[in-house]
Amino acid sequence: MRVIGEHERDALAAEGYLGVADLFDQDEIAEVAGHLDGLFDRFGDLPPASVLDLGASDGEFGSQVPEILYPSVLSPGLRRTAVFQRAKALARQVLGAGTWFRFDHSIRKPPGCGFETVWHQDRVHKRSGLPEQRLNIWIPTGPVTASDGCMRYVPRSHLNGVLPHEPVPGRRGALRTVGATDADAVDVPLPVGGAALHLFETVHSAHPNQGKSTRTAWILQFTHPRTVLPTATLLHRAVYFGQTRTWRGKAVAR
Ligand SMILES: O=C(O)CCC(=O)C(=O)O
Repeated sequence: MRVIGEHERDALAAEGYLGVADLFDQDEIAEVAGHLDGLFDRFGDLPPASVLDLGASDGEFGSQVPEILYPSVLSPGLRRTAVFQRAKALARQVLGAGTWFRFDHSIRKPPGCGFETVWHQDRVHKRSGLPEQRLNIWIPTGPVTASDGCMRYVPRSHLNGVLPHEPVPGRRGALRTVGATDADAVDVPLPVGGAALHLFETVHSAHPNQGKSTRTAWILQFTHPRTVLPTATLLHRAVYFGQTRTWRGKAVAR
């Protein structure tokens, strides 16, 4: 099983992000893509709490940038894939023993999608209120470059704590890091089988998709409570199960 080396782990800790080109093989990614395609094909029928349109600019629901929340709850086979198992092992390697799976989502940018994912820190969207470290593993189902929606990062931005964010006019629910600019960014293009890793405070964004293929990413978030108190871990789990309770009732078997 591919794990990351010590120098890669050091680079992630120092820079706040890491692109790894060869974590998974093509068959493993194809299995994930099958699950996600199945869900996106039924996007309009999924429970309303499980879907968002990141491109939406008003109260109308559309599908310019469709996002599925907790796809692994809706398509439980995703949790049994080699990709999930390897990602979990990787997260434990980075964050340490006691790390557990917190959240997954999938974001699709159709060809010609002009929406960038705005600059932000994931910690700004944190709901539990508990001290913790998180690792985000962003896994595209096809090759990605700057012209078709790869991730980009502001190096070392995780070292400055939680930065001010502002709402984005016309982008429902989006919060943008004040002052982050494209000039500070490093693109992380990836081949199939690659993944982009980042920490909870790292300022990041993703390009629009100006290419001809659909860009789909499965995004896994793992958490490690900073406190060793078992109650904190249990509270995290309770929050997770509370948030997904109604969705699990509507799970689609696959
Ligand atoms: O896939 C994207 O467009 C953005 C993903 C992202 O912001 C994240 O994984 O935190």
